[in-house]
Formats: sequence, C-alpha cells, structure tokens
Amino acid sequence: MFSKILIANRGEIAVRVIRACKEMNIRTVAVYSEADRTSLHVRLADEAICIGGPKAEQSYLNIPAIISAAEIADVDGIHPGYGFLSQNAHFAEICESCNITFIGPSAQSIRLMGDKIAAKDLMRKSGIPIIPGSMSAIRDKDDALKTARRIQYPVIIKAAAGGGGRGMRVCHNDVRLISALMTCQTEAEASFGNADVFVEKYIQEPRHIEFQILADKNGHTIHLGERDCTVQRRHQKLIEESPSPAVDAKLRRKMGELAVRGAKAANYASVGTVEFLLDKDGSFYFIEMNTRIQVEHPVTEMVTGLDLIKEQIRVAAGESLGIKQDEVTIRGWAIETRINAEDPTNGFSPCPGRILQYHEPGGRGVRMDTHVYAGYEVPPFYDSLLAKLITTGETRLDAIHVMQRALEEFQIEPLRTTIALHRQIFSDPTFIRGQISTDYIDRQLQLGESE
Ligand code: MV4
Repeated sequence: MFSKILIANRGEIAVRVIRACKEMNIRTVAVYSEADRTSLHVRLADEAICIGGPKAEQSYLNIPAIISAAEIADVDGIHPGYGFLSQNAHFAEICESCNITFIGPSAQSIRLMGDKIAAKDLMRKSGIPIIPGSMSAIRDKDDALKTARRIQYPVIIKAAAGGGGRGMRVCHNDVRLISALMTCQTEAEASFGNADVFVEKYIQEPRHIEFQILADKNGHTIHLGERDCTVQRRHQKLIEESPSPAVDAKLRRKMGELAVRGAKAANYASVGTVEFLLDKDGSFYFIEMNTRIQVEHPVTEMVTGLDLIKEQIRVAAGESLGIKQDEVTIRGWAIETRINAEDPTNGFSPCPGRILQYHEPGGRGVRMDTHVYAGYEVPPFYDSLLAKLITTGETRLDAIHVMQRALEEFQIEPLRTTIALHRQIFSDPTFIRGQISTDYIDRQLQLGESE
C-alpha cells in the first residue's frame, strides 16, 4: 500500500481524495497554485507545495512542477482527480518512469480510449453495440457524403480526439455536412492537434446512461450499476442519479455485462466509466469510455456502499478486488446536483467572488462534497464547481424530497449560483416523473435568460 500520495488537483475532488487517504492511513501532499493558497485542500493535507501561477498551465497542468513536488515530498503515488492531467497518457508515463504510481489506468488504456475511433472499433469487435457510421477517419467530402447516404440524415460529426461533447456538429443535409466537415476538422486540429473526424447517425433525444467499472490489475473486472446523466446543458452535467429511472434489472444486467466486456478488451485496470446513449426505442449504443474517476462518482457510492476512491487506490497498489459481481447490490436511490458559481439567467457565465454568507444543508440523507466555506474567495481561473449536493432515499421520490428540502436550506451569498435553477428543476413535474431526454434544459425549461 502507498505511504504517501500527492494529489495533482484542487477543489472538491482534492478534498475528497485527501479524506479517503486519511481513512486509509496514507499521508497526503497537496499542490496548489498562487490563486489557491486559502483553498481547503491546502489546509487538510499533511503537506502543501505551491507549484506555480494562477493559470492552470502554470500549475495544475505544469508536469515538471508537479513531478518536482512529488520527488521533493518523496511520494509513492500521484492521484490526478478529474480534469487537468487525469487523462493525459504522457503524464501517466512520466509518473511511472519516476517510480511513482499513477493512480489511474495504464497510459496504454488512456491513449486507446482517447482515440474515439479506435475505442469504437475495439467495442465493435468485442460485440458491443455502436452507432452506425464511418468505421475510420473521414478521408474527404465524398467519403462523408457516402457515409451520410448510407446511414441517412441527421448525422453527427465528431472529433476522434474529442469527447465529452467537444467538437461535435449535427448535420441535416449534404450542404451542411460539407461545410461542417471543414470547420470540424479545423477545430479538431486546433483544439486537439488531431484533425481526424468521424460521422455517425445522430440519435435524437437520447438518455445518457453510464456504467461504473471497477477493475484490478489481476484480471478481475466488475460494474457497479449505472448513472443517469441526462440533465445536461451544452455538455455540462447538472444532475446525475443512480440508478436510472429508465433502466430495469434486466437491462442493467445486459448493459453492465457489455460494459465489463469492453473494459476487459481495453485491458482496463482502475475505476472507469463506459458511456452509452439509450434511444427512445430502448436500444443502446456505446459512445465513449472515460478513463478517470468522475465528478458524479458519489451517487454510485451511495447506492453500492463502496468508497470508489479507496477502491481506486487499492487497485493501483496492486490489490485484488474484495468484491465479486454477484456481491454488488444496488440499494435505494441517490441524486447529485452540481452547484456552480454561474448565472443561469445570463448564459451560465461564471460568477467568481468572495462568499460572505454560507449555510450548507445537512440532516438525514444529505451528503455535501465541497471545498468552499464562509469567507472563501472563488478564484476566476478554474471550473466554477462549488459543491456537489448528494441526497439519498429508499425511492427516487424520497431522494427528490430530500433534495427539495436541502436546496431550500442551501445559502451561498452574494454569489450567483445554480441553486435557484436546481430548485426550479426539482419542482418540475416532468423532471419528477423522470420523462426527460438530453435536450430537457434547452427545450423544456424557461431559464429567464436575458438574451
Ligand atoms: C451523440 C448524440 C447523438 N447521436 N452521438 C455528447 C457527449 C458525448 N459523450 C456524446 N454526446 C452525444 N453524442 C450521436 N451519434 C448526442 C450527444 C449528446 C448528448 C449525450 C449525452 C448527454 C447530453 C447530450 C447532449 C447533447 C448531445
């Protein structure tokens, strides 16, 4: 087991990892930027090292500075959290070459799943349903037009190196397809350094269902059920829940088995997530695999009783899974709302600043994962996530009632946050019935936007 871990991240996930380490008797080293001196992760860790300026490129993405800190503090593992360097195969390799365990999957698995075309091909060969489309990178206009003719409009163009919704374009006819192809390739080259794009059938109004995978380095792979992340806005998730109101035990077994098969095919060993789109007719398709711990992992923890960060650390240390698939039970319901320092009435623009008044909800069925406190100043340099409010109950409706009550209690002043929006969503009969798709926020909800 590790004796000392460096957490190469900030915010609530850094706090989350430090807490797990403390319970495992592992010493912790926080790294922080000049803008994060007063952040909670700096206070909670056993040691803290400033690694650079406020901009992420100068600090949380600064590989030489992070590796230097790791060597000075003499750690035997680095936990990357999510975002930043968590899916950087090069960083994982550098850690290993310095004899420091990267607490995540192998560089090989990260690289493979980072190429969405290669990932899709592997899944297809493993018998996992994929969305019809081009089997390799689009060569030219003619190739794109032929593909569209075969699968029929609407189609979607995606960047091979994209993911999480970045660099995607929906097209309804030949003219749009040709112009979108050029912009997509140019954008992909500029954003990811890889101009490869592929075309697939556009699935209208799907649900986003993802399976949590847990795999050790000794060939054992299990799934921990699904999360439903259908409530999103421009690919930013707002609400996640487990289980999904759209998945029954039979579908869970089927999709879960396929997710495990896909993870095994990728030689995957860590926590990871296999994403599917669930169509209105009940068919489902693999879209991508996320090779990191995800923001929404707590809802899976609440219904399985497992600590995913501890499991991730244990398998990184080479331990075998302590649980078999038939010992995994899904009990009750958990819902997470993301509280961001953003103004939903103004295009979700970030609203950093100092928190003067703060009261967080508590009581039965409430879990808060956050790094903020009264007097904390939210810096403008990073993701605006302030807190994850997770509620649980025996049934979905119980968890919703706890959420309604917790959102009433929650006070963060004078910042503009997404709390009011969540109060609105949790009192919407459509959401409460669970009859939603991925365009719920954009099409169904009146945000009172000023534009
Ligand atoms: C799609 C799709 C429809 N058809 N692919 C967005 C995130 C990325 N992981 C994949 N995404 C989508 N891929 C096909 N062929 C619709 C989306 C999508 C979406 C998916 C899940 C949740 C919200 C979404 C919002 C818009 C688009």
